[in-house]
Amino acid sequence: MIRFTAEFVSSAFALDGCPRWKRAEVALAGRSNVGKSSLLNALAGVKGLARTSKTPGRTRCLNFFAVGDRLALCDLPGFGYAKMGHEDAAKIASMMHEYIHGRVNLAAIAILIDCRRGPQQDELDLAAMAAARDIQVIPVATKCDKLRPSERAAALKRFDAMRVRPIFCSATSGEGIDELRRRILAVDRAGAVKRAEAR
Ligand SMILES: Nc1nc2c(ncn2[C@@H]2O[C@H](COP(=O)(O)OP(=O)(O)OP(=O)(O)O)[C@@H](O)[C@H]2O)c(=O)[nH]1
Ligand SMILES: [Mg+2]
Repeated sequence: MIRFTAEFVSSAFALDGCPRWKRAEVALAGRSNVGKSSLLNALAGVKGLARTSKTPGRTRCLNFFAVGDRLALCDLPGFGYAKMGHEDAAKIASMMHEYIHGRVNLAAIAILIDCRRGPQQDELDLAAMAAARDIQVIPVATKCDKLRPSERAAALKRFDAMRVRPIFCSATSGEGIDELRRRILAVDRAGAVKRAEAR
């Protein structure tokens, strides 16, 4: 097992509330209820570190977790929750936009997509937005414990439009968690540092 420690640091509702540090950040992004907070807990090996819920729309702000000495994870609120009020949804969308466009520490985005669904326009737009800012995209196919072995090949095919092969993960069975840890720990700070210096 790969050593991976994560500790909650703080929450923010806007860019100016984000931690002032030199850590490179890896954001966990995706639709509401896709399993972002559960995956963070699985990565850290700590139940209840990030709050999870059966009800979509649980995470409403940016939650920062320090990982080792150089990195951090940011658990983002989910998008696309139909029942969320218009005002709340607009607030969250603008906060996410601000973070993805303006946060110099942001080095990579793990885009979480339910393996049974595959990427839709929202996720493809997010990947394009990240790529335009030179932010690494790590596609993650979540809840893969829900797939029968015979359904794997079709599930993988659904991710073709992402161009990068997704990591199949399950917070429940632990599949893919070590591989994702490895990918996160390999995220280079260089890009984020360069952007910070260019400001
Ligand atoms: N079977 C299965 N269920 C999962 C897995 N990961 C998460 N879930 C369930 O999916 C639901 C949503 O999980 P969360 O981790 O709260 O999802 P989220 O993306 O953080 O949701 P928001 O914060 O609302 O955007 C919960 O009921 C979890 O128990 C998984 O790997 N397998
Ligand atoms: Mg959450």
